[in-house]
Amino acid sequence: MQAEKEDEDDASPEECYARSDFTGGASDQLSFSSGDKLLVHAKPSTDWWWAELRGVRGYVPASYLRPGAAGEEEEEEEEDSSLEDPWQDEEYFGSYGMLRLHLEMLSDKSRTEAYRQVVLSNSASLRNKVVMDLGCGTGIISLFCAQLAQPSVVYAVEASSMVEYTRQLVKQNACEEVITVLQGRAEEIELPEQVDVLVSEWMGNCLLFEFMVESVLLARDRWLREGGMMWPSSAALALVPCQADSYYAEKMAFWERPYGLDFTPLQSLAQQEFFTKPKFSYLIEPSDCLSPPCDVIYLDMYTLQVKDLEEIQGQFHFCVEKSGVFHGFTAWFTVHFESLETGGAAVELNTGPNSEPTHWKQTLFMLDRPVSVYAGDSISGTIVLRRNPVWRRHMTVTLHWSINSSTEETDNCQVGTKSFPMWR
Ligand code: GJV
Repeated sequence: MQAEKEDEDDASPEECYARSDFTGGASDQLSFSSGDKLLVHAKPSTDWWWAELRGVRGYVPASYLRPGAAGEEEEEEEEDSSLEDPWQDEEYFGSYGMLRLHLEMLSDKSRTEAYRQVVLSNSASLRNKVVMDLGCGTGIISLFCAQLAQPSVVYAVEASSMVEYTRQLVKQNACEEVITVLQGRAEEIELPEQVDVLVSEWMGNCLLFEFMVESVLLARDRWLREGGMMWPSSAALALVPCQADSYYAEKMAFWERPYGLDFTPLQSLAQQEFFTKPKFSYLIEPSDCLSPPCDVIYLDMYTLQVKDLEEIQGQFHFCVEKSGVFHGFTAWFTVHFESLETGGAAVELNTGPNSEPTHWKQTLFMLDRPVSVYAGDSISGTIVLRRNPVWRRHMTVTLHWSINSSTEETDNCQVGTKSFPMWR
């Protein structure tokens, strides 16, 4: 590998310490524990460095390391991290100050209609209620509340500059008597009263990416009255082992014989470039699922705590239903909105392959090597969502699996582990 060659001449590798545990996934990634001393030989990209631990070399995620010997450069470290906001709010709220993302979200019929349906089916119970719409964007959910129900007030909270337009939209639609638009981060705004309902559309890719959910939990603890309603009330992350033939062909098999030439030496590079991070915006065909999906993580929006977000674990056990090639796992989420009426029907927003595609689509995690599996085999293991210790909107998803074969002649057990940074 190129980086390995380069570092042979590298006289003074940089000493770094691990801020946190990391489980390397791909064969060329290192695993380490918090406090481990690593030698960084090369920085081929801003996110992934080539480093050494106890004589073994491999790629490590740069954000997991801090420079210098333990304790030695604490002060410099503090200065360093104060330069860059771990929440990247300028960039984050900057992008929500433009229309592109709002257009994407509003054009997503399943998403927007689900929230509309929640308001509609609870319209009687929403009468005279106090509602908070956290991260209201253009104000669509608040407008649904004001037009389809009679809440006493809706506090529409938005931190991006879109809020100026939200105010205009509220006026234009004659809802200013009911909707109070508040500009600022939900963590910092003050309300004159507690709320009966806290509604938000906070879900990101693979459910948690962006970690807007933290803002929702903090607002819940501060502003939701005892016994108040959370919308969504719960969320689940679903996973399925899958085939991804065309994606594999496009990114990996391509190098086997393009134009009659052998380009296979590029395959390890292709693996690093295309399969290290998950593929967002992937739409899986239901027929590519090798088994029925399984809910691996369940979040109760009433009891979930901010500290729980640091590491969330789940387990899976899949029974392969049809023989095929196991290329990876696909994940998506479902959220539920409880009814305000006892016994009332819940509303569900499902972003999986058997529902209408949403703007979230699904997230594909490719294995390094495809594995043939047969009907009757089982695939079991664990998933861990580990929040990035520095970049608070990012996380690493670690999958650990074992395939148990049912047939006599292939009666073996194959295991694998792979960590996927999303994104840092
Ligand atoms: N306070 C106020 N507005 C926020 C906050 C916050 N803490 N976090 C996000 N927003 N489902 N992943 C706003 C953001 O500016 C945008 O308009 C909207 O909430 C995001 C909603 C969709 N993102 C998501």
